[in-house]
Amino acid sequence: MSNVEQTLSIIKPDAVERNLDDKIKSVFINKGFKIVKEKKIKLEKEDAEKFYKVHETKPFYNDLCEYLSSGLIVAMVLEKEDAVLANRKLMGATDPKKAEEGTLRKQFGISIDKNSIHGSDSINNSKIEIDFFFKD
Ligand code: IDP
Ligand code: MG
Repeated sequence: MSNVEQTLSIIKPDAVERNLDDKIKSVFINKGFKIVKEKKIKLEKEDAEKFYKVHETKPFYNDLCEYLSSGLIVAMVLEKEDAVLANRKLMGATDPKKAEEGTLRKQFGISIDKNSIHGSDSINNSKIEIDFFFKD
């Protein structure tokens, strides 16, 4: 049975700064994702804090929110069969040093904090995260 899903992807400031957004978008398209919605925006720190609220007790939370709101990002809704898992696989491990060959983070990530890309980790969170950027 088919299981077409939508997931949220964010091209993070380190990648937008290096003009990698078109290159990353073409990777998604070549892997069979449809970019259903997209916008290039800069978040306020308060927005980043809301987006990453699940991490608020982590020692890296403040830096993470500073970072996500430090420059332009591209938020996208990606659609594909089993999109959530397919996107997580294409992104690779959180730490680019540990990411497998052929993954986006291996290819473009600089460090664990500047890892170029975000992707929803579950179908439930994908809905929450898509609403965060695209509700209305
Ligand atoms: P994910 O992005 O692979 O889902 P999460 O654990 O949800 O990873 O963490 C969110 C983001 O927080 C990561 O993408 C990364 O940029 C940052 N992060 C995660 N763990 C660390 C850490 O140990 N030090 C610094 N930043 C971290
Ligand atoms: Mg996560």
